[in-house]
Amino acid sequence: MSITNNDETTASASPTPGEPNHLRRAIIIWAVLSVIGIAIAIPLGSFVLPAGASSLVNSDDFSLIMLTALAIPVALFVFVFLGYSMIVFRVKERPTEDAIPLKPRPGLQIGWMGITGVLCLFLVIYGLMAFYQEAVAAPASPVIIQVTGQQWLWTFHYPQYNASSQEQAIELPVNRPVEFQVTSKDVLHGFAIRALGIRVDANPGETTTTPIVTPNQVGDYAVVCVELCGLYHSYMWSAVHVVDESTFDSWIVSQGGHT
Ligand SMILES: [Cu+2]
Repeated sequence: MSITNNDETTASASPTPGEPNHLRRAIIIWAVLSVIGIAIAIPLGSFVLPAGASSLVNSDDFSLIMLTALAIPVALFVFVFLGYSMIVFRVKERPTEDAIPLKPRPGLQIGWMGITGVLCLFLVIYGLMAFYQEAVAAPASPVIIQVTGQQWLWTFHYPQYNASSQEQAIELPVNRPVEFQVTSKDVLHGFAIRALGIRVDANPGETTTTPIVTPNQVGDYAVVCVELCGLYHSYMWSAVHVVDESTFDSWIVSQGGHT
């Protein structure tokens, strides 16, 4: 590769007449696909997500759908430019020349860092606001449930009633606030009740408290472990029954507790 050759390539970097404006084309494709993607993701998200049953789960679902909608243009930006370059600037034979050398473009770099910076800042503020709202709206005197994860099951203790669940299931009174205090006996587990919008790490030697949540629909739900914790991780599943007050009271008594 001679120097002259390189110089020629550099000279041809400025757009030649008749050459389509590739940047504008790629941006149009990206914008159109982004709009289509977001238009599909929003209704699909609310259709796919299972029905929730608590005061927290709606804001959870909203965050999930919003973050998906935000991620679509970001991901498409990468894929569209990659795909466009691979198709339009394809060289069939083995290239005999170097590509056009990249020149620093401060405007592009500052713009890119600015946009991603603003996106990250937005996510931080959004998350903090959600935390704040949960903390402010938290009702007083919840039912406390001490949750212990171990390989590979969950156990549940109700200290206010002096009862421990004998069947490794959680019974919850409907429309009463509840707080989970979660720990682990061995390795990291993840305590999650999707229907209630609850998800927290179960750390060995440490107790983590979930936000106070109020189940608002009688029904059967599930606790799953959401942290890969060993061979039988996927069997680490327990039932959650949201029941009316009197059923809850008699269940507590049947588990050796007092109301
Ligand atoms: Cu686990």
